[in-house]
Amino acid sequence: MHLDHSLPLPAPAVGADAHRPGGARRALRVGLGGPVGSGKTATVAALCRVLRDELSLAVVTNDIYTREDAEFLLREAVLPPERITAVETGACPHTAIRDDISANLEAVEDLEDAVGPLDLVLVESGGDNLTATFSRGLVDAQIFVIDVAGGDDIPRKGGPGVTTADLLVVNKTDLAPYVGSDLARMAADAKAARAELPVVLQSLRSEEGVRDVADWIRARVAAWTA
Ligand SMILES: Nc1nc2c(ncn2[C@@H]2O[C@H](COP(=O)(O)OP(=O)(O)OP(=O)(O)O)[C@@H](O)[C@H]2O)c(=O)[nH]1
Ligand SMILES: [Mg+2]
Repeated sequence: MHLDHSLPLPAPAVGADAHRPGGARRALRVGLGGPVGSGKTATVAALCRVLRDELSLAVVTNDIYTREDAEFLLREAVLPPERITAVETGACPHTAIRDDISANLEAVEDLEDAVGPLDLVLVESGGDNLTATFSRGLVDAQIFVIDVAGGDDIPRKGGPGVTTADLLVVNKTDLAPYVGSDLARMAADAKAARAELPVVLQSLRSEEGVRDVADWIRARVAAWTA
């Protein structure tokens, strides 16, 4: 809805680990982070439905004590079960995506071994606070998902997720009238906090759904595989 497609995409970070042992290119890894309940799993599910026929993809979910999010994706059958893996973080979710990324890296690599070659792996963080970001050693790009029900001052409050994520998603725009959130203000504050970086406002209850985020992912995958 509010994605400016004319923005140049930042060059993907093709590091020394961009290839798998044996020389094949590994999948583009995209992390989804953001506060509890903002719509990360719902966005992952919608992306899988839209992209699964055109890309080879897999998902890693992170929960603190359960496999709840992976079980939701399995129940919804958004991908074949062998393409969905759960990591139980057992501590603050940000630790597993930023400080000790070994369990997540192993999960991604196991998926590439089992069902690869893959074009794309989505890594969903456990719900956390506004400071949570992914290590660049784990993902090549990150999406930060907030929602309008969390308060329309969140974009203004900033934090590294809001200000530095490669894509900021303001989800649940359908709820704005009910919670008194000012969407125009959220969009303006987000733009001010992020300079050139893109922002999408979406409702997964609308017909457009996850369309803009899917377009952004397609462009990233195209740049990665070019
Ligand atoms: N109205 C509305 N509800 C939504 C939207 N997106 C997600 N939800 C609902 O919001 C609730 C939380 O969504 P999840 O996708 O589980 O959120 P999450 O960020 O993965 O949550 P955690 O993993 O627990 O941090 C669910 O009941 C979703 O159905 C939306 O665009 N509009
Ligand atoms: Mg979730």
